[in-house]
Amino acid sequence: ISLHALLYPAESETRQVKSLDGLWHFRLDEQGVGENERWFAQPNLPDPTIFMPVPSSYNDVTQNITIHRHIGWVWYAKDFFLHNTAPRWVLRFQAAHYESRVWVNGHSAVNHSGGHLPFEADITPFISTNKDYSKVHIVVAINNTLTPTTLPPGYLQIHSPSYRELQTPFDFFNYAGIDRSVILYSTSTAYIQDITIDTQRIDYDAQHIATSAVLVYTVTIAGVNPINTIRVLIELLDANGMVVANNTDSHSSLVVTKPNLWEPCGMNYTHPCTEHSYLYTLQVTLYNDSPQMNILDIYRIRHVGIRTIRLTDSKFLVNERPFYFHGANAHEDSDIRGKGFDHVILAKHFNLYGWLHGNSFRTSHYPYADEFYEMADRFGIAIIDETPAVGLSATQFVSQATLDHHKQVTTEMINRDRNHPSVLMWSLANEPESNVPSAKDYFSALANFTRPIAAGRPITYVISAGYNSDQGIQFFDMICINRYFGWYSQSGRLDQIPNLVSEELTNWRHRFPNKPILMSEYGADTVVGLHNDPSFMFTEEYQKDFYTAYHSIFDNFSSLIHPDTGFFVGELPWNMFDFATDQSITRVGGLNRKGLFTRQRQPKAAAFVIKSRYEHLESIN
Ligand code: GCB
Repeated sequence: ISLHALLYPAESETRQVKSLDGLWHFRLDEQGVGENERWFAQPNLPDPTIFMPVPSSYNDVTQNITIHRHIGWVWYAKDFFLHNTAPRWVLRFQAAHYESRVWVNGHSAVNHSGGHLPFEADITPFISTNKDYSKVHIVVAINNTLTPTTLPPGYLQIHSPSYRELQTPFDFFNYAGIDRSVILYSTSTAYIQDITIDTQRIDYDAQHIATSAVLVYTVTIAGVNPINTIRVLIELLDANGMVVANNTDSHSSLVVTKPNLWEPCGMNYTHPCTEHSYLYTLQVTLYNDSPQMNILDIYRIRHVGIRTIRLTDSKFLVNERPFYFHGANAHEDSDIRGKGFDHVILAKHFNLYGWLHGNSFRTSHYPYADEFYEMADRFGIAIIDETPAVGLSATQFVSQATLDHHKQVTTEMINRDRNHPSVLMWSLANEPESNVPSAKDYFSALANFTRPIAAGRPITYVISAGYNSDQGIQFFDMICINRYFGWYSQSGRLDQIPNLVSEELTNWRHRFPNKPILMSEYGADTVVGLHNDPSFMFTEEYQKDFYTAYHSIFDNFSSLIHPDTGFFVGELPWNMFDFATDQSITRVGGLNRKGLFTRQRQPKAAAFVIKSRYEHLESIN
């Protein structure tokens, strides 16, 4: 398995970072002829082109329905000048959906499949080095067509030449384009390629105050030959910049006495709760092994948290203390931008989790932009990090190509996110058809593959199958279930919810007495401003009553409230925000309206119910 991108591009004394965000030239390639006609080799994309912002999904930026629902290739191009002040330049896409081909000055630089993880290319060979500067022309072709072997999967249904539809086993809109930032960064010839850091152990005194911690790390270096001509210095700095531990081996450990621990706390929404979500900086310096000890490269990870995770039969322990997830699922989705990354949406996301007293979210249903993880580290929000494997079915379970791709994307996600203390668990899939017999071998293989690379986190997948029919979760650490009693089943019958939830949790527990259980989705569509008393489906009253009906039962099984008998470790409503879907008879105005907040991030009545519940849970967590 190959990794398409390693460390997040960070500036330092030895590294420059240049943003290529802004307006790019853009056009559709409805006939799929661009590559044959060598558009990548021409000075400009052929007309007609328009300006398209990067980062953003392209679908909702224009007034053109053809662009909104386009299936197939689109092309982007940008020119810029690069001053050759560094020996090595890397072009990095934080994500582009789905299949990407990148040319730099007419040369093929990188191809990538998959919409939610970064990929990069060393472009030094394609830029002229005999001048002080280079003119660089980047062309990117992107295809959003999903197939049975992409993740997420999909298939193209061709009704007629002018009527094609992408069928998907998920409801969020298949936004596409250069959804995240494009970055150019430099390194020296010899450079730090990758760093991993994990807490191996924390020792406590009788009052459960941490007395010492052991962190294990690895540093991978590239671009040097032979390796013994360089040296490395690893330093751990506290929040005041003081060195608290150091080492000169590239694979070793650091011992920290009286460490400040990181723990998920749910941020106080005006201030990051640094006291609980304490972050250290790992500074790695690469030197020339010469009397001058010239510095070759410096890289800093500014979000190192010291914390451990351990599951018991019935509890999710962080730093050996029970943790209860109370947050909400989300999507990367907003008006106009679609899945496009935006700092405003990012900041609002965390301010709203703070307002709600939420302490966690799942990155349903794909890995989010890096910035979400760094904010979560700072503010003490726990993340369940999910792969884009949503809606796998029997067809996928018998496909070696799907399994291979699933392993690849899992590896890329873990490698990208493993250094974030906020990531507490890996979710490898959402709602697979896990009741078919072929799911057993598939998930057994996936769990065996992932466990050795899981970096101390439990692994799970999110289940829609029944407690007696699921074939795969036996190989995983925790049970995460999505249930819609009172919505998709027992529609309109809030009175049926308590018994059904109770039975459900009891039955799962009976089958798997050694795995804690979390409700990873439950929710009801709600049109903001629609009211009815008594509460009817789609009204704000119904959403409030729906949640309340579940909560009383959760408390009966909660590991927080019943430390000796409880096994239920968390609740994540579906969804934090209304989000875009395809147009259909079940999605009014093209939105899934199960948000506690509208798509514009304003609260519905149920948000206040959840807020007061979470204030209470926070006080006992
Ligand atoms: C689910 C899916 C989620 C959907 C949700 C719904 O079970 O996991 O992606 O959006 O149901 O509202 O239908």
